[in-house]
Amino acid sequence: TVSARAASGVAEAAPADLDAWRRAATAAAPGGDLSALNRITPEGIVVQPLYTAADTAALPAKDTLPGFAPFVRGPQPTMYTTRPWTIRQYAGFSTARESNAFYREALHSGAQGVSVAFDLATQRGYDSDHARVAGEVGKAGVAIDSVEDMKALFDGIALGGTSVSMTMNGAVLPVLAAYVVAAEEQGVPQARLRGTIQNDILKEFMVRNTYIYPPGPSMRIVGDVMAHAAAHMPSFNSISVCGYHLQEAGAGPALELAFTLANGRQYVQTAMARGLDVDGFAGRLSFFFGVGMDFYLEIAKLRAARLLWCRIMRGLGASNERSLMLRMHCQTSGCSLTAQDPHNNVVRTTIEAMAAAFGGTQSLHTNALDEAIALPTEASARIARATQLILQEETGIPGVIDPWAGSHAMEKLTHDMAEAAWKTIEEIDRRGGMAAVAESGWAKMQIEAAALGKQARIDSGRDVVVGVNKYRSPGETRIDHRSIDNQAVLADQIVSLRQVRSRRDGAAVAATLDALSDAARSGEGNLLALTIDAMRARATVGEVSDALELVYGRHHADSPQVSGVYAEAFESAEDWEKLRGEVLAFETARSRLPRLMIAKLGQDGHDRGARVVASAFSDLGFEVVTAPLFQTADECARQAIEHEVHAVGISSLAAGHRTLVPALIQALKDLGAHHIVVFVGGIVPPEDHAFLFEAGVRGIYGPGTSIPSSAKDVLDQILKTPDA
Ligand code: SCD
Repeated sequence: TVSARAASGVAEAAPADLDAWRRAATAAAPGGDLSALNRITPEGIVVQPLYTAADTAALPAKDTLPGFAPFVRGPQPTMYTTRPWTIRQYAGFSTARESNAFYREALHSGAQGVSVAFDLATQRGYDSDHARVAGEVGKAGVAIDSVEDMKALFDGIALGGTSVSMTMNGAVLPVLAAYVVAAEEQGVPQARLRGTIQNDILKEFMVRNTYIYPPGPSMRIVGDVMAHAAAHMPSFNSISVCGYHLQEAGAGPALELAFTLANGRQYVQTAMARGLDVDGFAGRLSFFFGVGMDFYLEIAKLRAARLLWCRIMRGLGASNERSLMLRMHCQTSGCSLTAQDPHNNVVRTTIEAMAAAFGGTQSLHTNALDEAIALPTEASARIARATQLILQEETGIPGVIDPWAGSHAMEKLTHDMAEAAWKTIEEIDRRGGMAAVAESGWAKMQIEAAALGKQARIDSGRDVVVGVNKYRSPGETRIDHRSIDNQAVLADQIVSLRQVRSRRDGAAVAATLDALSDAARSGEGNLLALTIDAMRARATVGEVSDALELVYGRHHADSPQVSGVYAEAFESAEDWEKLRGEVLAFETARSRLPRLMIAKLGQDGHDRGARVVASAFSDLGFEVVTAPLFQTADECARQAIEHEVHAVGISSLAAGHRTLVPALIQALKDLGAHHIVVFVGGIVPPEDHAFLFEAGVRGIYGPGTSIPSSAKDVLDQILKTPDA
């Protein structure tokens, strides 16, 4: 009997009879088919219902130790048992003074490092008083125009002791230079600075779009930052190679992993091509991954990342242990959050944070529950921080290093994840390397196809999102959110810019800027070193950018649209045909297909949503025009008229909608195009809905709206409007 066997302890020790299990499980599986219990991820990774020793017997890297190559089990021998991961929350808004107060409070309440979010104007190299950025100053990050702002940002925060991460790519030179000078004026020399600059321009060309210059000059800037840091800032991480944004843009974990490592390798090759010794800089390369809801696979991804990076770096001739070890920051997934039932986001974030900790991250950002709606409030930021503090101090999780090691499932999934990513890396090599596939648009297309597949699986209910496409709440949960008085921030910035310009030696500034342009032109000298001189003389972020733009120009991307992927992945044929029928009926009624322009306004380059919608609407039969990025409201209105569209759909993710959308509607009216209907999609807090409807917006589609339902609404609204 069972109890007799248990009492003897013999049965527990008996060797597993896998065949017997297979027979039992086959009998219980749907249709008597054991393989029906496998889950095959969209990237082709098979997740089995059971793993045993048979799955791991032949694996090469399953019995390793933390702190030793290939570092699968973590970069440090003791990991969190002597120092837990850094609680580093990405934050920044409004003016430097206000962000400073937020950082000081966070550090006082358990945060362990700072991570600066800059507003879009700064990220794209514009001073706050530039006409193109009026609606965005201080909105989705802090406005920084000069060293004076940077000093205010870190007032009372000892830069020698606190590590600071800055999410800056396009305008990396003036922003990092301003940081160096602000520290210098605090009495902290470059050599003592600890922290990280993102400086990952390749992924900007692939997904995030806050580039300024074309790819060639942009890669020179990356290389100059790495070279300067290697020589003068030994404790500063000169690059944070990002997968996070790729995942946010739609990449699955294996694609995210492959592209991130391939980007990292490209940066190493760029630096080596300039003559830098690989072991002189590689130890200060850092990585950044997103952690989504696919729990086992996300842990596997982080373990596989370290394994593969070690392989890549050995391949490039690195020999120092530090060069072989991948260190990472992680952020819980923004796109897994929902605007519906926002409190559920705390649960999602906790699960993702656990995966990051089990995966061995060095530093972590946990999203606030309201991040799908607006900037975090004090209260939601506190919960997000506490999520990590609870994991670190209440659960015992940090007490065991890499606790999933030796699990048949985790070891096999780590191996499978590594293999899947490696295959893609080989494909990238066949296509000429990462710089080539980033420039050709191939990389972007892969991510976009993945995003469309995901959207279609959610819209058709195959992938469940609780509270969104299943178990919807009958009522709406309203939560407070932070809103920024953009005009007040702008006025403040204008005053301080005026002060900076009136107090400096204009001729000295001009000389430093000329030196910068000359170095850009000649290819000689280090652009970061020269920018430090310029910022010390009190040049502004915009002036430095202009000095380089003079030589390099501003980059305008042109990327083709994916088609057919959404239609193929959308399985509910009945709904699909119904909607297609309505689109065709529209054509009969109006003698042409509904034509829609999808646009983003201002400096908000987060275009995943816009591109997914454009592609899906096009699969549904709409004629879709995708407007170029970074337009003003006026430019957008003119384009809409030129293309004779029925409607413009604005995708807004960076809180500029209150200024930019009414400006667009006004511009359309001024140009006599009252008939063009305006919709808004993206992150629009419920409190702003009435304001936008009053301004003339005809539909607002937040996160979680299914594309067919928004398409139907767009069609109905156009039909209600007399054609021009
Ligand atoms: C750590 N140390 C240990 C140890 N653990 N020493 C002994 N035993 C242990 N167990 C040492 C380390 O070696 C290091 O010293 C020091 O302690 C600090 O540890 P760390 O592991 O380096 O941690 P940290 O300083 O926090 O650095 C972590 C990264 C760094 C390396 C990952 O690059 C980083 O902070 N990145 C954050 C990036 C970020 O915040 N990005 C936000 C992006 P030594 O240094 O002397 O070795 C947000 C974003 O883009 C949002 C999206 C958007 O807007 O689009």
